[in-house]
Amino acid sequence: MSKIALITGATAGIGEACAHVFARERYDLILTGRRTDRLEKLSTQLKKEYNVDSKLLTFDVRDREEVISNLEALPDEWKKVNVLVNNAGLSQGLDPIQNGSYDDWETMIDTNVKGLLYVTKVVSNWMISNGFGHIVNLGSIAGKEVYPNGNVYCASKHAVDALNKGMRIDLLPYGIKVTAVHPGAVETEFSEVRFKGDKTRAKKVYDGFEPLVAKDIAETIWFAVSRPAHVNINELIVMPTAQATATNIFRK
Ligand code: NDP
Ligand code: 8X3
Repeated sequence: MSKIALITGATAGIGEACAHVFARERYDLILTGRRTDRLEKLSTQLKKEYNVDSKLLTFDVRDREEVISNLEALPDEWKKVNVLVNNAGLSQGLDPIQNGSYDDWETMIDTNVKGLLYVTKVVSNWMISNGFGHIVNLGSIAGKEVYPNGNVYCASKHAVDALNKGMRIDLLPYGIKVTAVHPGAVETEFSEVRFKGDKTRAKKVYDGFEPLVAKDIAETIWFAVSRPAHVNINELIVMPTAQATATNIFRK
């Protein structure tokens, strides 16, 4: 069997781009997300283009029981996961703390922090049994800096940064690699999700400069994963050339 990559949030953006890059590199794929129709379309496309096999798992990463039961139901040969890309995540709203929505806060913390933990616990145990594995966590510049109104999203990504460092230490004795990739602005569905379908507001985020595209981050992840066995990239911050920090963007 080929090597296997498990990518969470493969229905859009960075996760979908990772699926293409890993398929190109002849990995079989476990693709997850909530939108089954998109997973099915992607799997058909990847089979046609690269002749790779995919297992599709539809679950909400916030639902602990769903995460565990879907992952554990995989056939044993699909549990030989070489690479886990913990990518599923989102932002909801952009409000000062005093006006924040409880629901938005819970959605971000449950998805970005708890969802990532649920998937990691199951898959890291497989990796320990298998004696190999590499976990790649999608952090953010929001996990390195805090910007106005970013409060809870930034907190959730700071948590990912801490978890990445913690995993690296805890999984060290097992030879499992752990990497965080922290992107700046990437034009995906991210801003549309943050602004709850307001496409005009979402578009404005990327006005006047060239943001990253999902493939830029997928290729960075592939770079980290394809290093020699004795090399671990602990973390990488990847920004558009026109963006120096979370808030310093040079717009024309
Ligand atoms: P997209 O909105 O394009 O994709 C997000 C993916 O996450 C989708 O596949 C979505 O699948 C999945 N997802 C979201 N919530 C859940 C859930 N509850 N259960 C399962 N899957 C879920 O965004 P990006 O590709 O940009 O984001 C990917 C990651 O990169 C996120 O962690 C984000 O925080 C991070 N990031 C993004 C940046 C950007 O500027 N775009 C910059 C820095 C980091 P579905 O809706 O089908 O469930
Ligand atoms: C996404 C990038 O700057 O909106 O993590 O936080 S930002």
